[in-house]
Amino acid sequence: MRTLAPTTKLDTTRIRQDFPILAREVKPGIRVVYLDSTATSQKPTQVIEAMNEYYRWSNANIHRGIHTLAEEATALYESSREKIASFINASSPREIIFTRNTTESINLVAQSWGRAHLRKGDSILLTEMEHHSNLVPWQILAADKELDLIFVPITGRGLLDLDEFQNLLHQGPRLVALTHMSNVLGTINPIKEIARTAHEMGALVLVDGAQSVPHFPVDVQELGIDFLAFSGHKMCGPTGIGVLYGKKTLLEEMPPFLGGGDMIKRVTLEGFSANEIPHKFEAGTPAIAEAIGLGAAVDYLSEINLAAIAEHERVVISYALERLAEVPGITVYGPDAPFKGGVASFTLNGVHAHDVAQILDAQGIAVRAGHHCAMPLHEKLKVTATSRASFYLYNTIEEIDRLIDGLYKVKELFRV
Ligand code: 7TS
Repeated sequence: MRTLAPTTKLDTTRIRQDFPILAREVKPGIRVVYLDSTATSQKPTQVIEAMNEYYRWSNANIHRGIHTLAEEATALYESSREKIASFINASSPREIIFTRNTTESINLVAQSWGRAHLRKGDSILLTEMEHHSNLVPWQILAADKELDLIFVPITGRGLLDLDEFQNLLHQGPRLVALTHMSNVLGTINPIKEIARTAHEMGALVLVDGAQSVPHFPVDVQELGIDFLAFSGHKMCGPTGIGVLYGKKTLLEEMPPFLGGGDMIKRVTLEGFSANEIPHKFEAGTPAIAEAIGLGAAVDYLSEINLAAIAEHERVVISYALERLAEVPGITVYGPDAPFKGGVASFTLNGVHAHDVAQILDAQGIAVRAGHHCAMPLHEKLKVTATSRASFYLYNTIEEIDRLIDGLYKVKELFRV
């Protein structure tokens, strides 16, 4: 029986007007249905304009000049840092380091904290559902320093096996590094509980927030975590800008990651003394316009309200899961609500994931196909590739209906 379409409280008609690209026809007469926000979100006019405005009106290098433009640019850049600090409830803007993306934020911790603090035989606890970004930096470090990487397994439902997590904690890992929300399964992990028990066993906790910070309220003090990494481009901001949050006490004693301008207090031919945080970790001219764009994205999301966005996505994913289940031959991976965010990865019997994506694209529907930078997870699921539809504040119930109609078209073409 056809599911009754639910309604959501977000005014998507108004929100969609903020995103010029959503009006685009990607095929003649066919408006795009963008279901790939997990890879990168679309950008509202407010963000595009904030960056334009900076380049048109205030462009200058920061922290260096005493002229009006340099002061304005510095104030805009630093005010973005303040907005981000309050967005995730950091105790100070000094705990916010601008990086290029989640990947760089995690590499920063691995190379700075990891090199300074880990010794041969130490272990790091990761999980089987990590994106390569929270896997490969630790593999590089582990190879160099002879560390052990251990992994929390996932259950058949796609949740972390928390009993096994407790057991593995007894091996005394120095760091627990895990994703807040899986980009494949949509699983939302119980970070607060994990952080509490990890701390009891003396481990620090790094959270990959690439898929959480854009989609629901994340409060670093409430979660009690040590590091949080996320990317601007997945939260309505531009590419080229990401964030590492770190507790002040940890960042203060960590050595610099990259050397160069701005990260120093004093340099002689023989050596240097490092600048205060956050500047110690921001070597060279940063992505100024992008940081300002991210500040505008934070304003935009805050005004709409993160809790309302999360509720909207919950309605959309619940409807999507119900409707996907109607399609014969489909397997959807990962848990159901309330453990799942707005991501549905699936396979369709008899059709390769890339063919699914290609035929959907012919109908204007943008989904991603492949291993989504989580090869070990796909190995665990015993599939080489999945097709993935992912949702954000601008997606509608009608777009889910278009996806389902599109999947029936795929089945028709492949006679499955
Ligand atoms: N961690 C998670 C959980 C992610 O989903 C991603 C990107 C990253 C880290 C890396 O983010 P970056 O901005 O540094 O590249 N995930 C995806 C995805 O699922 N499809 O494309 C990128």
